[in-house]
Amino acid sequence: MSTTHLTHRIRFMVAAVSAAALSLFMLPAVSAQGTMTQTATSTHRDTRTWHVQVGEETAHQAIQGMAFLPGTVWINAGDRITWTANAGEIHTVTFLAKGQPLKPFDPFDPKQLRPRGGSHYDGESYYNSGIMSNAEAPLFPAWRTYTLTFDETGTFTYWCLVHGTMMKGVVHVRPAGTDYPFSQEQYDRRSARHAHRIFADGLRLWVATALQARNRTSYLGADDGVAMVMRFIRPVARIHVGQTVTWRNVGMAAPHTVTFGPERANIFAPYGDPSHFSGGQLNSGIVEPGGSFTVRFTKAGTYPYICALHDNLGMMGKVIVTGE
Ligand SMILES: [Cu+2]
Repeated sequence: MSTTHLTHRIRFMVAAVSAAALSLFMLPAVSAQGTMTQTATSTHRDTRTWHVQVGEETAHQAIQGMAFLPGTVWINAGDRITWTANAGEIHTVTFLAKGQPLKPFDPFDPKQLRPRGGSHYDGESYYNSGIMSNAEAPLFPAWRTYTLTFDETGTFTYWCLVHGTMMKGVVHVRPAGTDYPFSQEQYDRRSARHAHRIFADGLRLWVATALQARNRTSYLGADDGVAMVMRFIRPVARIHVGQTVTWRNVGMAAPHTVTFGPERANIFAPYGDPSHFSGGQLNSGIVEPGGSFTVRFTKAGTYPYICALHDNLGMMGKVIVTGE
């Protein structure tokens, strides 16, 4: 989201694009290793602290997973869960109040963006982690961890407000002293396997989408609702003055933008004229799944662009325009 250091951006973009090309041919690395080496559980007055990862990502953050891992945990009354941001993509851990509907993410609502509720879950009120991310410069101020103690027994569902129904977790809280069905180590082993499946799905999506991309038709990443490719697929277009480039979002869940020039404060709304672009500031606004954005270039030059939601994950491209 930083608006300065354009040359740094361009250099980074070149690195990101070649990294993206490379990673097409490599098995993605698991970035979940951090949790694997964590102590499985820690005891404290006969209660335990359990660990859940929020999101997952490959090296260079190109493929992101929309999943809490483990997605379901069985704990006992008095235990705590610590959720840890495990990805650059933003997520939340949110328990809705009784009867409260899950609504589309509102990037201007402080109740969604910031922590709410105490540290002991009461089983019926609104509790929110605030935005969580492990990235250096995410779109919003972000938290690394979130911890709740569960005193009430019952089955409780929570959501990521950013990814809505696509990203859900469940906590089963049973009476104190109940035998645990799984250890933290068992959860972690399953989570690592699950993360690898998500990355493999992302890689397949990336390749399938790349085969459809053309010089003047780029894709705003790709996602299947769980695996998300955070790259422009065909990120470099070479065209002549007067020609157009179209970006399509064929994903299921992830929104993106196509943004040229220094970003304005509100990147969620479109600005600039895409029918006659010759440099400066131009923004598609949010391009939802199913949407597209077309720009006609009226002057020769090189035009770097970013996805303003995901540039910190390396989502950037450029259009090279030469004379007629
Ligand atoms: Cu994006």
